[in-house]
Amino acid sequence: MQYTLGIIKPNAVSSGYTGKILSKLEDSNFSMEAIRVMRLNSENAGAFYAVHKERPFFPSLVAFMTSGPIVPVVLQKKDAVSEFRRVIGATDPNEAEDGTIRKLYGVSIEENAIHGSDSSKNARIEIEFFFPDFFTSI
Ligand code: FUP
Repeated sequence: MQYTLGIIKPNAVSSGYTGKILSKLEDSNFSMEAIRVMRLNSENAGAFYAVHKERPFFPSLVAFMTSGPIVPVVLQKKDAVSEFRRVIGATDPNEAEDGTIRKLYGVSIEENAIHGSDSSKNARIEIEFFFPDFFTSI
């Protein structure tokens, strides 16, 4: 079993898709291990996306991610990282496969509805970012 970190992004939360997205994840046999509804401030959003800080889209991405509530969620499944990336689809919703969460609920490469960790190592870092006690409580 492996853990991954998903974040339902502000466009999907404000459009009322949180329940549908969580339902789709449960239908895909992910088990929900931790979840919260929260807002990021600019400092935290910038820290989360620090790897992109020199990219031209960084200021806009930080503004978007702080624009409303988000829903970080820890999910567990065999091969959770790659399975979750498959269920959410390509970064750009226009390139995402039919039926994927980004295809269904994303509106642009920035407002792409959901984040998913890209490796097991980053999943651990990202889980601890949002759920600092997670690995000491399991
Ligand atoms: P992903 O791993 O699929 O979330 O995609 P990336 O790590 O490549 O991108 C991180 C975030 O930056 C994505 F949520 C979307 C955003 N982004 C933009 O807003 N504009 C771009 O041109 C590329 C990425």
